[in-house]
Amino acid sequence: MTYIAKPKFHHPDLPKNALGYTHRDYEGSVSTLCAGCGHDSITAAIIQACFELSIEPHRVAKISGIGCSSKTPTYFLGNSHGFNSVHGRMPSVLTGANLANRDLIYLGVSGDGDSASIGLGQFAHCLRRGVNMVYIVENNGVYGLTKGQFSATADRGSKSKRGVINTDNSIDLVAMALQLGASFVARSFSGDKQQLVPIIKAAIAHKGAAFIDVISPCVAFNNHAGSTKSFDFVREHNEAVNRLDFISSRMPIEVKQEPGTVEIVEQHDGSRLALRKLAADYDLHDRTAALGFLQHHASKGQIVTGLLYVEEEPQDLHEHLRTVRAPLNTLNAKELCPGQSALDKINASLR
Ligand SMILES: Cc1ncc(C[n+]2csc(CCOP(=O)(O)OP(=O)(O)O)c2C)c(N)n1
Ligand code: SF4
Ligand SMILES: [Mg+2]
Repeated sequence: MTYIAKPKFHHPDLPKNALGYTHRDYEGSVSTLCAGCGHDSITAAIIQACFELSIEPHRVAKISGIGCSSKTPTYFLGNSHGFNSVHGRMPSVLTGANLANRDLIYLGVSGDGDSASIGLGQFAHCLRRGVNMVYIVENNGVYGLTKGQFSATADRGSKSKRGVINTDNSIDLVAMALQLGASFVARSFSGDKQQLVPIIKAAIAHKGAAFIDVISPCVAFNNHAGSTKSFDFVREHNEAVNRLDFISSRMPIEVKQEPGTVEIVEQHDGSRLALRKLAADYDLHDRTAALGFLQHHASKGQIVTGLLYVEEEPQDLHEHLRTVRAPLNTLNAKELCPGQSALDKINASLR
């Protein structure tokens, strides 16, 4: 069975958010993933982030490809728009939906197989175009759904469950996202909800292409000794560059950390990110330095997590293309077909 409905009953005293919704209102069906799968923790973090942001579920469109990771939108935001597309094609389907209606919040959920192999071209083009979305890769280093083959993000030298050593070089999607011009780039770990929830909230508030790579161990096929995507390995090699507090535009700014170690970043919608820097010299706004930092730590076997890059004045695809503000389905016949004189003008501009 791939779909199990949850009972609707809940405790009357469950906390409510500003809209009067409980946490339960942001959940989906019961997960059918393996018990302990990292992907379920990411689902929980997305639910928590949307609950805390008091997002209206009908304003969210969740779009995915194919894989265990791409199944997860069924398990969160049961009252949102959803489309489970084709393997590796989430970015183009999402881009189309976004161009037709920019008023929704777009959550793209994908896997490392989905985005780093068959969908690599789609991943690249939607980030370089600046589609306003949160692009989450649930990265376990394997094709979980098809029984644990190495994916393109598996590190060279890592060992499969059957003892085979991966001889291919790995693709680092965070490094690629930085090179491709994504305006918000972060990496986190499914086992670190304290870090992941504020990153997701900040990415939702970000107006542009926000990419989050979440290391998410596959307990069935990639959680053994010799794997570099197992819970134990990531816990031992995680180098958190910063800790984030997300402050929505409606909340007063109260920053508890020590002065001098906190950087406040204001986002387009008035929300603020309070970053407690763990690496004191880390510059969040320097794309080239972020790449260098990432590669330097990777060469030492460390996995850098945290918010790695953010552009303060991001632009999205709609601004680049100067598209009409209103969703296309609200335009009337006259707006869609402005007549002969408008056509003559266009033709004249092309001569
Ligand atoms: C066009 C196409 N090719 C291959 C497959 C088979 N297939 C389904 S899921 C998958 C890989 C999924 O890996 P990933 O995206 O990492 O997700 P995970 O299951 O690990 O979360 C593959 C190869 C498919 N469904 N469609
Ligand atoms: S096979 Fe791996 S990725 Fe898929 S549900 Fe099981 S633990 Fe998760
Ligand atoms: Mg995978």
